[in-house]
Amino acid sequence: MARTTPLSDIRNIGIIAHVDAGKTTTTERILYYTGRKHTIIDIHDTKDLKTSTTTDYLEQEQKRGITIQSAAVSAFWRDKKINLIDTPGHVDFTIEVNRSLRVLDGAVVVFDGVAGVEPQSETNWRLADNYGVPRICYVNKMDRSGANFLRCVDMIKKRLGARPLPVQLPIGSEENFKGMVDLVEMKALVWDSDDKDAVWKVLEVTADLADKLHISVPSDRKLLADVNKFRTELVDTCLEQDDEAMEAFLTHGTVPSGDILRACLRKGTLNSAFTPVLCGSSYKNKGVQQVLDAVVDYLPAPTDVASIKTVDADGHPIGERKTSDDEPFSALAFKVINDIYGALTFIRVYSGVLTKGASVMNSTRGKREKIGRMVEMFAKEAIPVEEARAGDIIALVSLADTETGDTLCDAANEVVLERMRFPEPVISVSVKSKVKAEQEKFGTALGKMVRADPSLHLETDRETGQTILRGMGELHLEVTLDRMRTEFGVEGTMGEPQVAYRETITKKITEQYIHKKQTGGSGQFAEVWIVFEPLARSSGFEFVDETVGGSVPREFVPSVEKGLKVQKEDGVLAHYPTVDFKATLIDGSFHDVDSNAMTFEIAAKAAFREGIRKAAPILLEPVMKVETVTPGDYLGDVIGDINRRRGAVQDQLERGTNIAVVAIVPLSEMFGYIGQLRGMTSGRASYTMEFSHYEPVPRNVADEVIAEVAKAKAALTA
Ligand SMILES: Nc1nc2c(ncn2[C@@H]2O[C@H](COP(=O)(O)OP(=O)(O)OP(=O)(O)O)[C@@H](O)[C@H]2O)c(=O)[nH]1
Ligand SMILES: [Mg+2]
Repeated sequence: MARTTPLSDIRNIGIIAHVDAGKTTTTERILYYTGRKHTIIDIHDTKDLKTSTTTDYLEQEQKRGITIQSAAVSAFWRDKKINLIDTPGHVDFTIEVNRSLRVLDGAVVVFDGVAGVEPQSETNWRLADNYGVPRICYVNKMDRSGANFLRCVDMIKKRLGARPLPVQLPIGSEENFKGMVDLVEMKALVWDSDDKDAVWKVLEVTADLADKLHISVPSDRKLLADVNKFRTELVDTCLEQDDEAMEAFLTHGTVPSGDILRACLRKGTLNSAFTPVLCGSSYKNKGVQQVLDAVVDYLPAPTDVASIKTVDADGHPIGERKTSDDEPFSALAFKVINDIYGALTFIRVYSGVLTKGASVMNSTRGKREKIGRMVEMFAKEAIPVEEARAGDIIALVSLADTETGDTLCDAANEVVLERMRFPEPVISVSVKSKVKAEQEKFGTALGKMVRADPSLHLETDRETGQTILRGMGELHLEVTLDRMRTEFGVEGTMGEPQVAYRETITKKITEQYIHKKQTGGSGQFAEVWIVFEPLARSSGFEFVDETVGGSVPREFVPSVEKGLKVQKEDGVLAHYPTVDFKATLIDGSFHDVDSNAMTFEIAAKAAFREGIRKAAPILLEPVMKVETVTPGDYLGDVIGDINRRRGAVQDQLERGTNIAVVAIVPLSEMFGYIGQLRGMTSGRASYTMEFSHYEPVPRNVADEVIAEVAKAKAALTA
């Protein structure tokens, strides 16, 4: 089968933003204007579960009016195929943005025209920077009271450190938002109504435009009066991308055509010289088609992204794979979901062609996978396909061993593609089945949820036997349990959310341990000498074998490592996992008959327990970056409260008429914050938080935590 859409006519893009900026609303319009659906559903109409938008189809999404998982749809615009992923903005579901950006070629970053750059706009922007994803900005909600285009552009510059380049200027704002000036064509696009089928009029940009359109607010008039200044900025910036056009302009005064400007805008966007900024109101159906034009004109096709990096076993780059059908097959699995169709594994094909029935290699795990059914997903609908080619995003049904982040490739040409980075889950709860008899079914469902979401972790408390689920935040954990009810028919209960503390050491020590036992005939023997030393924050655990002359027989070294790995999960202070340390096996001894894998594992475990205690262990706690947005009147109270929570205020930023207080606060002090904040500010302040880093817990607080854990364990095991 030949390729139906040339690679250069594909746009794989994501829509990313802070929560509520209007991503899903924009996606609905895109599907409507491209003819993929005939009605538009609004977010606030889905709460009764009778309807849903195309991409927010989960019950949890409908009820809460927020996006929880990213959903892919596709549409055609000007003969280009746009594969689009609508992502969530809530910080608890960052993993969804993370994995989408990993496989997308470009992104539309949506901003709320009133709030401008918000915490998740910033986090998602940085993620896009990390993955090198070119983007365009869309200042939405220009119809809202307080909307201000230039303020938003300024925030993009200052807070994101970007170089925003307006390619449009809004005409009017708030209830008098009428459309925009297209600075490339120098035409005014004006809508007479909010109706979804209203067509814009194209007017000349004349000096009396503001009068003609009854624009009366001074700042809106000023923007139109400055239109030539913005046009000059656009032309000058564009010409930096095209020497020939620059020359013609400087020597002959030739003003570049619209086509030349668009080519320059495309080039500059792709090499991240600047980011084009558009404006509109998706809800009032103004500016969405122009966003689609910009996606086609400025965002990359798979062919613009020349190649994908390949890595060695340690994740270091070693080569690249060209984006082409003619290269050997390679793809990255970026998402696994459990669906009525079974387990669906989403892949992005980077090179080559994959056909139904093929046998490929999962090079991350060294296992073969047989390709059965292949589907193209349109939100929750699956459309069967026979093959997938470089640049395509499709889903594979019922793979055996492939997990998020794995590479699938041609078995004769093995490569491993650059992996994804996952966020740190810092809140934990104990979970159990509501109905005792369903414990096993519950456990299976939980396993499936965790497999689908790398920002969830499952642990078993070794002393109490409790199942501990770790996640990004309270909402994340609640939604997970609720989805188990709707998707697997099992109900669970969860305990109070807890902070996921960690333990580490601060001193280097050497520990000798001899495990010796004589029971009846056969005995047990193993001796290990292990050096324990601290590593930098976020290094995890490292094991090195430096024994010489077979003092510890080679076949038992893995048992030593295993013993340490198991034991480090149960820290010596308060049973939290021990992190950021290195263990070096330097010496040991064995007995011909009495030594075996088990005795060395036991010795390693004991060496850990005894050694770590001498290595000045400390407790680490997750610290959050908190942003509280409050009216100025309550600023003093908000800051005072943050200080009482062991927080440190780092910055105060203007946010429209409000002030955003940026602070670093330990997670343990943030429980119940929303209630107190609302009380303190008569419900007028709001906040968001995300994980920042782990930090040592102050001594007095640590003592309390350790005592509490001991008490809780005693109660549970009594
Ligand atoms: N006034 C106005 N409201 C809008 C506009 N676009 C979206 N909204 C409203 O903003 C709210 C959030 O819109 P969504 O589309 O769900 O936002 P989102 O970015 O998808 O949110 P998450 O997926 O939860 O991060 C809804 O109530 C929308 O009706 C707009 O252009 N103007
Ligand atoms: Mg959404």
